[in-house]
Amino acid sequence: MQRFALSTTLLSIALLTACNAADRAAPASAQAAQAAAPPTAAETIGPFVVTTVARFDEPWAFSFLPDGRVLVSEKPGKLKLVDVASGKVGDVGGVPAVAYGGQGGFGDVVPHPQFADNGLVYLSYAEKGDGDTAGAAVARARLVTDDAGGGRLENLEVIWRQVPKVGGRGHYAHRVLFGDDGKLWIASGERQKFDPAQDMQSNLGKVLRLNDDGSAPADNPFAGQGEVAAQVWSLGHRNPLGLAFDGNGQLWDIEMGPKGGDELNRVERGANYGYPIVSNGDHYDGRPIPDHDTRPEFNAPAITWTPVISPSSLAFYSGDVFPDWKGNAFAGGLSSQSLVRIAFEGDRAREAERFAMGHRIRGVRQGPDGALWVIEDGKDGRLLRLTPKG
Ligand SMILES: [Ca+2]
Repeated sequence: MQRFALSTTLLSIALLTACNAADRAAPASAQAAQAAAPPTAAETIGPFVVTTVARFDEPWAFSFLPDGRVLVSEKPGKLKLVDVASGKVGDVGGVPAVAYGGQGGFGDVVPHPQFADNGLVYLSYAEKGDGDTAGAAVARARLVTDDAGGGRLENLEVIWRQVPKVGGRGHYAHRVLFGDDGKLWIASGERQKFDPAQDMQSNLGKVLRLNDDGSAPADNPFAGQGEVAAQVWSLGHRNPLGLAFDGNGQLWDIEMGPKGGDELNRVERGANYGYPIVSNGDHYDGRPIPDHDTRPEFNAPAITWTPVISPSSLAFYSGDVFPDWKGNAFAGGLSSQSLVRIAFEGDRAREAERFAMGHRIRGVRQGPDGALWVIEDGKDGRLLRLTPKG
């Protein structure tokens, strides 16, 4: 066991179907429970000292609260609150029922920018519809914590839904992000239905910009073109699982391509990213999809990956713990079981480095401590704190 020593204050943190291949689901062996390890266990991977903070049942997302605690969603439908110093995990009750299965279940969880004052958290999840249909929903609720290390959600209110609800259990995406101006951004997947990504009567396959109550801002690019279109910031997306602002306030998304063609996109107001008309990947059944360079009217990705990395998440880094990586982005990789470092020069982006993590990486964030934090996919998925080795 390697000692973890970055700062004294932190020493206490000891510390499917063919289409469904797009989820690039974990093999059963990877889903098997890993051997239990004490919360103090630290290992090294590549340039990182890796500290296990806590373990979860199919974690999907995590977010830091202003007091340093971490909210973690578990895909089967539970919400957890983590004290990172002790590794103690509390339960948060009052969560909505989720349509668990395939890629669906509990999704993202983020605090409102004024959480310290209003206690609001925003949750995304797959919601059951009529018959066999489902769709992503975003709700907000007040988080009331208790003395036992957990808490409950009160006054839960659904503020947004995918329309229409459709069959199948893939490509919800449902990544949620707040901008510095308090606007709420949602990356909405095309639910493996292809054409809705180009249909302005649907909010599938879009990046959406909303007010924090779910209403559409009057200055959105398609305002006045109908209730659904008014939500849309950009279209032609497939399964955009990562959404993040860089240090200049530019929005980026990272999304799974079909068979090949994962994409990092610079997300621009009113732009069309071309799916399913163009993709540098092709359909899983072998049918070709014309590449981006055949249709210059659609925005092309800043990076395209074939073979794929299966991006789950995206975060920009601005901390001091890894000073050489300021301004870089990090993508979690599912099938690639990796953390991908992305460097930028102006509007251009490139994969700078790829770290083999040995597990499917479901989420990545910069912590308030400046460390990189990642969460693994699957049964017994770990929340990990990454700090420099040596
Ligand atoms: Ca293609």
